[in-house]
Amino acid sequence: MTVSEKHMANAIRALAMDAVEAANSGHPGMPMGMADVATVLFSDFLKFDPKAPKWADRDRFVLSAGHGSMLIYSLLHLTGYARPTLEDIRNFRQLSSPCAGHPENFKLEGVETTTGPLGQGFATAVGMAVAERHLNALFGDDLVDHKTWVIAGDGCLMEGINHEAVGLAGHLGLGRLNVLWDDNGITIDGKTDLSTSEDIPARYRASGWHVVSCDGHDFADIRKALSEAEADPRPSLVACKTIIGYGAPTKQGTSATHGAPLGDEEIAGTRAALGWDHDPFVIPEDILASWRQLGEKGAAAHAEWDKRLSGHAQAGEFQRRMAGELPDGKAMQDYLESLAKDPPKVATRKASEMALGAITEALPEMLGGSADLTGSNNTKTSSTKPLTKDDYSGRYIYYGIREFGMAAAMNGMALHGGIIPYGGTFLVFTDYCRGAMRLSAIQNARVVYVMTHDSIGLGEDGPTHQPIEHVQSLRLMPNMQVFRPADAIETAECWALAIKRADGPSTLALTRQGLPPLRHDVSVNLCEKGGYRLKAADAEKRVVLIATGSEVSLAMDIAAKLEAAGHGADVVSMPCTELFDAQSADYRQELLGSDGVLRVSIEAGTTFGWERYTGLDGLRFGIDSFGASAPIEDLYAHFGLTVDAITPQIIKKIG
Ligand SMILES: Cc1ncc(C[n+]2csc(CCOP(=O)(O)OP(=O)(O)O)c2C)c(N)n1
Ligand SMILES: [Mg+2]
Repeated sequence: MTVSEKHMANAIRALAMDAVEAANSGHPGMPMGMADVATVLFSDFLKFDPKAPKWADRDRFVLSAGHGSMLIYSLLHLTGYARPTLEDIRNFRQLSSPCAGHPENFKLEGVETTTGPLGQGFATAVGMAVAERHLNALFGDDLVDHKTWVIAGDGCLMEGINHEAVGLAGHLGLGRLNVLWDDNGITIDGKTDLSTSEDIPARYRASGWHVVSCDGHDFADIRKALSEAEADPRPSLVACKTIIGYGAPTKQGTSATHGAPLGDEEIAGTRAALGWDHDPFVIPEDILASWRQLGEKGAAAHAEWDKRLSGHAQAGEFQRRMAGELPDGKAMQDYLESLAKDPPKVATRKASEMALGAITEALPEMLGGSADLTGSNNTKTSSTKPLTKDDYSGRYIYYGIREFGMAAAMNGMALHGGIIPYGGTFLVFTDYCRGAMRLSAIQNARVVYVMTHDSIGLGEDGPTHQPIEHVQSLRLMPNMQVFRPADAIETAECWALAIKRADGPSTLALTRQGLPPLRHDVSVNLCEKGGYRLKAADAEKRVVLIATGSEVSLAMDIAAKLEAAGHGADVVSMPCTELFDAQSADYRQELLGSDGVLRVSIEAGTTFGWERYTGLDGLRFGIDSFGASAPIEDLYAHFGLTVDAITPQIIKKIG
């Protein structure tokens, strides 16, 4: 190659500083510091084909330090991906451009995962590395044989989730996961010694990782370290000693380059220091040609893979799974019909386990787990043997007490493709998972959160364990579908909807306590509309009771009492408000009743937001304080969620 690697790396530096300058915002320091490392990674290590960004056996590259987005945009452009174009890069951070402030997986095909919340890209990559090993165990080296590469900053390593991700990756022996740490000793506030004195390599080694370091501006040394990382059977941390903002004459090595434009004068000085005398956004032909040549290298490996796939006995199944298509079959309907014959009185967490029994048997792509609450979340089935370091073909992960790490890893599996991940913990600990749940939603990732112990109904464990605001707050999250089923049949229907949903996450809020069966007919999935009439008024309709989950049976009992007093009452079961909101105005209006009919909501959680359905004139029954530690019956009585407490208030209101 006639063009030196230094010049190739400088093309990244120039694009980064010029794009940030044009946008008048962004982060030049990280891409300028890691340009040399990235050049080596993309030259000699990363397996990729810019003409086929979604090629199933590509290496996965995760820019966990998402603020350094100009690094990945530069690399994608330079190596020949269709997008971003140079024009896209000129419009960095503008509405018209896919080059958003932080990399978004839904805006550019070459971006494997949305990053920006520090630490999560890393933890997501752990899930991708699990997915690779799992699919390799099922489909063999011919179809699945790739690595996961991560660029992470000091911040990604400092975040709490890093501990979870590193622990999980070490335990599962994910040797194909290689993390390149931008060891620049700088964060926003200044030098890292302001806030940390941790021996990071020691921590990683103690967790079963291989650690190697290199001078991140010495190409030979970087190459040596990456080779070592690649060869080592353990997950690897490569500490790349770099200078943030490398090349900026007065600002390099300081936090001044982290997240602000360098300014005209500094940019001119950088051009001089780097020997880069080209105008902004101009990449000399020979340098671009060298990058493009490098981008073409993966085509041969891709072509060989295509050949192997075309003759492969499992080709159809592999492609189905990677496309996220569900197999044909009526396992769920058979299961529903068996339920309808003799509907059981069970907790919905138990009903979920029963549904999962049928689902995991029919869908080999389901890969479950729990954050150390397997017996409580009821997430394990006879089809899901453990996935371990010694047997990656397993379909159940013992995540340990790592809720956030579990959620992020599930995102990684879903984004990798070929897997539909589900995982459980107590609903109250969605607070711990929340950052990753939000990224599931942003990224349209099919992840199913199995969240049990969904209210004061869990009883004696008390207020720290009793969700109050959780169900409602998850409903607030765009693109998160929250299901709170009322009995075993609704639970099965909600599971079916969660799995069918290819473009986003679902949360199932499930009870600890047993619930009576309410449904008997399974000919139509009534949960599909989000809310439906479970019982129609006998007497003239005066009231519509709207309830979810465990409170639907309470609503049925209240309705019976109202009817006995001559007041007609509908009961609406509302397992999923998001789906209900998507129905036609006519449907919603017809279901919730018109003027003169009192609307009443009942949910054992915050009443906040239920005015949306009841109107300000309606009644809302719930809990607007923290719960308490007591047996379940005492709690429902204490919080006024009983037939005797609620019925008189309704009768008084309708006069
Ligand atoms: C969870 C989270 N907290 C805070 C931030 C804001 N933030 C962005 S970059 C950064 C500093 C990161 O330091 P480092 O990873 O060392 O990046 P460098 O300055 O070296 O580029 C912070 C605090 C964030 N993006 N995510
Ligand atoms: Mg740093």
